[in-house]
Amino acid sequence: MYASVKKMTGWYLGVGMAALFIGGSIGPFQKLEHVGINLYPSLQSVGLNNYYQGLTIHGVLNALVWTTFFIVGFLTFTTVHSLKRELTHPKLNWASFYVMVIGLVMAAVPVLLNAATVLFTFYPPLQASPYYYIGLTLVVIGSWVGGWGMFLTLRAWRKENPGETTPFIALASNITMAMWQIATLGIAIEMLWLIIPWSLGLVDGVDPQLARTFFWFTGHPIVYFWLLPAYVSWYGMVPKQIGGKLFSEPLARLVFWLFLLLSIPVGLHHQYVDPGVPQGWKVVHAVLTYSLFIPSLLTAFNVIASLEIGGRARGGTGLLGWIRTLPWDNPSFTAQNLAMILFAFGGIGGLTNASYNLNLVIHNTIWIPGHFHLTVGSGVTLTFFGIAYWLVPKLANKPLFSNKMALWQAWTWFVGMLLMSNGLHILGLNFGAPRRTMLGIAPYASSDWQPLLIEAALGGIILGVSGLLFYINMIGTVRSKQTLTEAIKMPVAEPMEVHPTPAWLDTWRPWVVATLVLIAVSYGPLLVYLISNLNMTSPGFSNLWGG
Ligand code: HAS
Ligand code: CU
Repeated sequence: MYASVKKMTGWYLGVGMAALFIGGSIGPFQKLEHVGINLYPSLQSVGLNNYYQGLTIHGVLNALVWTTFFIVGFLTFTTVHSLKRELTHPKLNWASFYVMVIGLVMAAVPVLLNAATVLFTFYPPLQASPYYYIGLTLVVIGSWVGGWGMFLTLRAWRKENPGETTPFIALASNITMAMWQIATLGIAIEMLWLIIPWSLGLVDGVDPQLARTFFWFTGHPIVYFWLLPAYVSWYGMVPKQIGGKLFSEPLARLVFWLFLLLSIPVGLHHQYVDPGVPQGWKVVHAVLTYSLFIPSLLTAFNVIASLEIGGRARGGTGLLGWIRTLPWDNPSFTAQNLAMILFAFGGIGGLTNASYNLNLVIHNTIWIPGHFHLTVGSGVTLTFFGIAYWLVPKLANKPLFSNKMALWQAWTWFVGMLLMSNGLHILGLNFGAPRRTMLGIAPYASSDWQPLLIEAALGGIILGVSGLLFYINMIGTVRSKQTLTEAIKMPVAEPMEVHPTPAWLDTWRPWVVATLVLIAVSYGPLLVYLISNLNMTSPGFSNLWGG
């Protein structure tokens, strides 16, 4: 069924996974460098020149490429399977894929040549080859086009089914893509107005403060663009996979609308220490960031309640006895549940980050990579692995190569990430160890750091092994000679109680208008201030790393 989207999703996932394979393999080298084992000189034969080039590849391929390709592919798939209708314009969605691939290649070449060693946040005045920026911009534009293909399909469905409530999975997937379209306006302006002309040499200088502000306009909501597809699965699919029901579907819809509303106007929580941003606006964004906890805590409540319904339906009793009866032999569930647990710790750390004054303690320390490996590196990536454990067999029409290996993969990721993130968090909080630094040669590195660095390195190596198990399983599945005896269907959770969905939870206009108004209020005056004090004065700095 839905042959066009099947092939397309396969391609998106394949490119995303290939990116993660390369980006992920560099992780263990970083951790080894921190304990003084510098393998980069011996990696020059494969084109890896130094730690910072490796870190750029790691960040760009993992955080930007793996996520975006997986998400656009997955959400195209979920839109079609949830609406139970083909894409209205499959060519448009294919165009999205090709534009993204062209952009990826354009950005990857300079990165691999050490001509774009500017890390995944590409803050000016560090300057990369223009191809890097143009390539990344094309990836974003491609993802927009993919979103348009989904919106047109949803619109057609609504016309064909007047008066019907949009199925939850399709609604949630499209809200995620709509949020992304608005969120990426910041990076689009940063690239087209400030960075690309400057990297092409058309203008001499750039305004780093304004560029950072546009970057974080997109850079915060991007984390929810990564997270929300995982939430689509936690709400919309996991309850079905465990034989339970979704505790409250209206609440789940409300959560997605709240993320549309609140994801964007909070970017300044990445800029608390920026001298050029007036303090009052930082406080406004801090308060709005706290309000973002509401949809996440609603999610924790709703998802755990759904897990409990499933566990009890399987015969679990007692206060916590239902946890044991969950299907721990199902790798798709296990990976996602372990992802949720890791994500809860990442979320708690997020509260620390968001607290204006506490942020000063951990900002730019290695605590931050501790935080985002629990969120995007676990909550998101381990969930995507869990999804791949049913979706790739479905797309390939072949059984999963090894159930047992997949279970090992999920648990080793869990243990590796616990060790690594624990080490990183404590190093940042207690010792102020900096992030993005060759700690192995830092003269100020104290011997007190060593046990924690070793703990983190051990975690990193376990994660490397876990990653390999994932890839063996994926390749084994795709190359298997067996075919499925029974077709796999996308799991779709039923709500525990069927209530008619209130109209305001299935109406776009008020939510989109409110979102735009809140952005205008929280960013408008600040942008007017920064633009009226425009300082296009900084030249570019490049080749700092011996490129
Ligand atoms: Fe963050 C920095 C604040 C969430 C990713 N974040 C980053 C960076 C990344 C990132 C990549 O305020 C670094 C960027 C860079 O390179 O500089 N973050 C937050 C806050 C949240 C948050 C308030 N972050 C995320 C998510 C990410 C992500 C999600 C990726 C996917 N973050 C910050 C701040 C900074 C920051 C500052 C800047 C720091 C600095 O100074 O540079 C919140 O959204 C978190 C809310 C989440 C929760 C958890 C709810 C728990 C759930 C699971 C429940 C289920 C369970 C299962 C437990 C409150 C939903 C139970 C199972 C049973 C069997 C019972
Ligand atoms: Cu943020």
